[in-house]
Amino acid sequence: MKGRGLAILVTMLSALALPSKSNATLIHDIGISQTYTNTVNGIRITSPLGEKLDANNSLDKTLGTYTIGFKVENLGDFTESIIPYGIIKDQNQNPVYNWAHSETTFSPDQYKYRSKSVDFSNLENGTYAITVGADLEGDVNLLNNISTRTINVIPEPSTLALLGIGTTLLTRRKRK
Ligand SMILES: [Ca+2]
Repeated sequence: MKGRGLAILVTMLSALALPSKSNATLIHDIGISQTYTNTVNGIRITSPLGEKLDANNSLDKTLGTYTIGFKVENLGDFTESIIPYGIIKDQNQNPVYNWAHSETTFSPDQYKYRSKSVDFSNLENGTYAITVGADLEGDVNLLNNISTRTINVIPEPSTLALLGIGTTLLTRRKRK
């Protein structure tokens, strides 16, 4: 009996001390893709005219509703259910808009795109920070769970265009 008990004990200890390698390396990791095209920090802003704003573009709020898009990917080894979300803050860090997408299940290595239509017409001119994210309990890399880009919200381009043309004409006249 003693010998059998010892054998069982040794087996139990071995199982505890030597988990199989595959189990030991399996991870949970959801991330916001940084390789999504036509984005800044993985966040795409598309105007109602279909223009994708790059880092140098301002957002003309008189056009109204823009689409904020991003790509969520499951970089881990488990099927995960998460709720992607977004938040827009003004330059004083005050939230002016936020949203949550419906809960979505991701298989390992699976990615999905999420987008939200946001009406900017009522926001004051200024610089805003757009953050998107996806929280996951037990995630081994929290740095990639959120991403932020800033955007300048401006008045109608007609005013700016007129100013620009005026400046150009003045400059040209001065040069002559
Ligand atoms: Ca992560």
